[in-house]
Amino acid sequence: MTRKKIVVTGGAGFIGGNFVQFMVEKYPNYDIYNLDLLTYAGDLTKHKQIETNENYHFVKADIADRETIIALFEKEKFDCVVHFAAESHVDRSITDPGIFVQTNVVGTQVLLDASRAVDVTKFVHVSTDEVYGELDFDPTTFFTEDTPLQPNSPYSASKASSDLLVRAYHETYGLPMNITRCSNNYGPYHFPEKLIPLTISRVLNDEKVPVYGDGKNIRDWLHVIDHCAAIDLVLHEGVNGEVYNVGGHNERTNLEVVKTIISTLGKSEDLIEFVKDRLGHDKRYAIDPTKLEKLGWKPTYTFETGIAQTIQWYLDNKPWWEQIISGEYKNYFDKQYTL
Ligand code: NAD
Ligand code: TDX
Repeated sequence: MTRKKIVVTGGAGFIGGNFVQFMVEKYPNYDIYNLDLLTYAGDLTKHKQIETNENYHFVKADIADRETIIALFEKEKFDCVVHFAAESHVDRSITDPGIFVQTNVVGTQVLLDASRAVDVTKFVHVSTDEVYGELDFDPTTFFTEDTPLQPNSPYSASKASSDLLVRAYHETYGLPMNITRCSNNYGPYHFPEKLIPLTISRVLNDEKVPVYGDGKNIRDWLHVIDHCAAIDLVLHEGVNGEVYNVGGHNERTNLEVVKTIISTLGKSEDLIEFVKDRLGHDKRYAIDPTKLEKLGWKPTYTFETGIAQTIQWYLDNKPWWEQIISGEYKNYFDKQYTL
């Protein structure tokens, strides 16, 4: 396989971090550049295993810092971009939308200009099923790549805006690109503000778990390693200009997810506390992944095997999440929840 320079934005975060490790190990002859600002959601301790690998490189920079990003691309002449860097938490977008526009929209536009300047051969934009809005509870309906974009939260509106810019740079300037839209990820290194790691960490500490509304909202869960394999496939085989949905048919209500974790850890359901609903809370997400399956992708985890592996990982890696929940995160949590 020919040597390639691939820049992965957001490679210190949850999915980008898993993807960087996956690529560094799978492709010793690719140079993988992790470009990350190290916001509250980014940390490099997760990369101890690979940080001395010759094909791993780290650059600290803000994707919205035009001068720095253009200069970096002109110096390194990257072949491909896999773009994960974003503000990613819906609740934070409800209290502070501005940074979501700055990072997710302006940051993406800067990366697109930098990519054009060096003629990258592929720009993979990692988006989300949330850009399609919400589904009702009819289990026969799914998001396809043709579902209209109807984002409901400031987060999903900023992601949809970035998707449209990527599309426009393809149509206008011929930038080679793919957009992927995946369902809710879970797995190792998931930041504890999100439902699954929040529940695992709080249940392990015998603390109350906040469930929004009646807990009946549905998410379609995808193990992060299956997502990494999907992006690898799209990067190498994706048809230029196409959008691919990524999901493994693992719909669960939030209450089912929380109860599964509680019972696996042998704790009491008394830990569940129903709290005020999220504003504009999308009812249901569910992905039809047929197009990606036709390209050759198949998930390896069911929700049962994936959640068991994930719970075990949190048991085995307490120092990683304990260091997060005892820091600045505490202030966020106390403002967000009154438990
Ligand atoms: P995350 O919040 O865990 O990580 C985001 C990373 O981006 C962090 O390392 C952070 O430091 C970095 N970052 C933030 N602002 C930056 C900036 N201005 N410049 C450079 N780096 C910056 O996010 P995640 O959950 O890993 O999500 C990754 C991507 O996947 C996002 O684009 C998100 O929209 C998308 N996505 C996530 C999910 C999910 O379930 N987590 C599902 C669908 C799509
Ligand atoms: O404390 C909580 N209690 C609760 O009931 C939290 C944090 C969440 N929830 C509910 C809200 C959602 O219905 O659980 C569900 C999952 O919530 P999150 O983990 O915040 O994920 P979600 O809002 O679905 O968005 C995630 O998937 C799509 C990612 O954070 C996004 O980045 C991705 O695009």
